[in-house]
Amino acid sequence: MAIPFTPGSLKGHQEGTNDVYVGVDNSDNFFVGDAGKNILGAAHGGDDWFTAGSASDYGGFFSNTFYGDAYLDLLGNATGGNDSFTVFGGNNICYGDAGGNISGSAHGGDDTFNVSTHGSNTLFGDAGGDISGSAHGGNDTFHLGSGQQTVSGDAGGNMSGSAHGGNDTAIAGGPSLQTFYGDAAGDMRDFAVGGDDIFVGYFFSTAYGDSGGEMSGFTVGGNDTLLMDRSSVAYGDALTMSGFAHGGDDVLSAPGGWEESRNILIGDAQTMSDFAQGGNDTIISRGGSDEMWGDAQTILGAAHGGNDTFVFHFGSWHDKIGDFGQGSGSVWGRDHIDVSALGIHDFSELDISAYDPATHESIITFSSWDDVIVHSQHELMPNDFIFA
Ligand SMILES: [Ca+2]
Ligand SMILES: [Ca+2]
Ligand SMILES: [Ca+2]
Ligand SMILES: [Ca+2]
Repeated sequence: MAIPFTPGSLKGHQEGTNDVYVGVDNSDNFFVGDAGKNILGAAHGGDDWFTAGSASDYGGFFSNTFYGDAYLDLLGNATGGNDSFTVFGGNNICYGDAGGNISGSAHGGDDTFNVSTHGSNTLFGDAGGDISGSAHGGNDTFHLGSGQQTVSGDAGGNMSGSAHGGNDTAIAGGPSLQTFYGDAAGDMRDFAVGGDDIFVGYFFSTAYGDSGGEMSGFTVGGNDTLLMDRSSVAYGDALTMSGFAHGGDDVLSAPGGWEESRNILIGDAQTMSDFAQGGNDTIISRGGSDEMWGDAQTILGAAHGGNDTFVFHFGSWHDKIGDFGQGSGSVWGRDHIDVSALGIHDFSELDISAYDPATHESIITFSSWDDVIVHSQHELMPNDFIFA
């Protein structure tokens, strides 16, 4: 049974209709796609189109607040629709599926967000709150303009139970201050699993492949790709990892930038503790002077890093690897430095300074402006490298 919009809840086998909502120019607009309360039972949200009114003030005194499906929660076996949001100007908040939580076996829809504004935008791929139970986030796409954007691929809060994040993609289109959470802006707990997300950033961005907070319990990070631009920070999985959390196999790089633009690229988390296990990450140096960590800046307890690969090209400037693992039970795993793109065929072609046992550092010089300081357990050996 098709319901255009209900101020109450959609329930049973009710289905929301596919509606078009267009905001009034230079006004605050507030639209809810399907249900003023919850969507529950086996009900479905419709596939709705939301377009903001334009704001002639350009900086944004006006705000648009859009809820793709439910103002509150998605529960039971509810499904969110595949909604589309287009906003320009002003300050905007868009919830792909639910303003509140998604629980039970509910599924978020696959939503699309198009943002072109110099205002500030807060975008939630699925839920403004938490995702729990065996609920799934949808596979969402974010086309971001310039301005200040905060994007949560799935949950604005936490993910717990055996919740799954969707595979989300966010691409920045202009100078910006972006914060991207691939799955949960908050914590991931219990058996929550992160999706495989892609973020392509611009200046001054911060990205977390899975959780902006702590991954604990038996959580598993997705295999994320984080391509930063310059003066950015990227964490392949979370800010911190504890319990038996397992990091995903992520790819991190900062293709833009020059010598003075500094990036921090961390394969798993700032801090790993307890029995946390890092993933096998690939950290690629491009423009900018990068501080590269395969696992974590701090490893405590029985936590272990993964087997990571650090990749270098010409034009990679002055970089540093903070945690180069050389196997034999190292907490940093068995890592490699890939110099194949530099056309280096064997160890004798490498210009490596004497290893300083006090600082645990040596410097590899690739050209007069490309070098990397490597912090390792012992001196670098031929089997630490991947050659052309
Ligand atoms: Ca999602
Ligand atoms: Ca992820
Ligand atoms: Ca990782
Ligand atoms: Ca490692």
